[in-house]
Amino acid sequence: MLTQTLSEKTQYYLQLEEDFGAHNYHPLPVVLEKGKGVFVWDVEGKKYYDFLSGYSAINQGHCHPRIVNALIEQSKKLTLTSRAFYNNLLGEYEKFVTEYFGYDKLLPTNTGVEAVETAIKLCRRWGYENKGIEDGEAKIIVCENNFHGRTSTVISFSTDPQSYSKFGPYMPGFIIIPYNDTNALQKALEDKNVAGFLVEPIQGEAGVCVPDEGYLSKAKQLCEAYNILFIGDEIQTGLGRTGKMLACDHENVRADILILGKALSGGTIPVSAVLADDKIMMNIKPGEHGSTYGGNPLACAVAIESLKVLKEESMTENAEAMGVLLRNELHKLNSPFISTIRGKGLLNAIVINHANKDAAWELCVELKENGLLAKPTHGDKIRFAPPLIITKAQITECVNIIADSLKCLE
Ligand code: IF1
Repeated sequence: MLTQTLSEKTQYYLQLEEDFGAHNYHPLPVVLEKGKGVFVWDVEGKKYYDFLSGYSAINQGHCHPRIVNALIEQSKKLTLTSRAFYNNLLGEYEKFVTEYFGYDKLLPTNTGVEAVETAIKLCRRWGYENKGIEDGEAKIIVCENNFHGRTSTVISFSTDPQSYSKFGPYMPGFIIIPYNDTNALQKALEDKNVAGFLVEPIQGEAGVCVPDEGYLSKAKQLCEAYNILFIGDEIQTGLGRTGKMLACDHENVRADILILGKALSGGTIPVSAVLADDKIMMNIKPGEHGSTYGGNPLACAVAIESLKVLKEESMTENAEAMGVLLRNELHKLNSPFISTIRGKGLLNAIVINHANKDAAWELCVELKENGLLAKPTHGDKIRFAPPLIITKAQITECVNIIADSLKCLE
């Protein structure tokens, strides 16, 4: 299985990246050249179900015609002005998104981690301006096994040695507590210098760890009681992925600072955003924060369309229904090699139970052979997160592929 032969064409592309690209990834040996809806095709013309969806950036499906059209039309007109000038789309976009999610203001950014960095700065500034924390002393509480991106500040509070080792010195000012533990949160909140609590409503990178019911609402309650900001990183969990528009909606929690990314552009160009009310957002004044591409008109056009299709095509509702179906069908397989099936909506993972520590990787290679792309994480977990437009018949077919592929572990 591991000695499978790759075609010359595929090997050519693998070799190019091997020779000329930094070696900071370990991809499955498949070279993709086309995508449509829930499917992708490799350079041999072989078709696959995409069960990763660009780490949830492709909620709306590959190359959604309306999103691609918005991209093409806007790119013929105006793509970038910088924020030195106004453009005719940014305000419309800000109005659209703040109404969509119910916040006073939006701050536009590009990659997800840039939005996380922005949220950290906004939170600290609020701590100084509104909470009276002494300048330079603000702390932010984060959780063990978090994933919020790759900048030097954000890896400073990672607990994964792969992410942080030998990239120091590290940024101080973060308190790390266990996830899904409101007692630990309450204890940490007693520090008067705490300004915020940054959390993923479901931990993605950790292997789709769903906290206990009530965790988010209790955490939010505590944040309110101690007058600190609840910062929801919904970059991966947001925009329909978990069967609600936001994963925090499952517990009717409204984050004080909401961070969005990934599917905000339906997998076309990097678009992320930070949303908050005036009491938080208005602390940042002209010249104090920004970026060259943030709020560019191309991103605005694409993001508006990405959010519109999400709602108009009922993708969130479909994610909820298809998620239940997927988990039920996986349970029915009763496979001795699957020890856990977990997730919400279409953000799911299985944990592989096998004597061979490479079993999850080998299963993913077999899934690929059988026409389904998924990626192992942390050795024994495999994420199942197809685009939200997947149909019932397709889920059934995918579960059949998974059942067939599991035989390779016998
Ligand atoms: C990679 C995981 C997913 C995120 C949350 C911020 C960011 C991410 C909750 C940063 C990014 C990505 C990055 C990607 C792998 C991936 C990932 F496996 F690491 F956890 F999605 F599942 N907050 N997640 O999940 O966003 O700056 O990348 O736009 O290759 O590192 P970004």
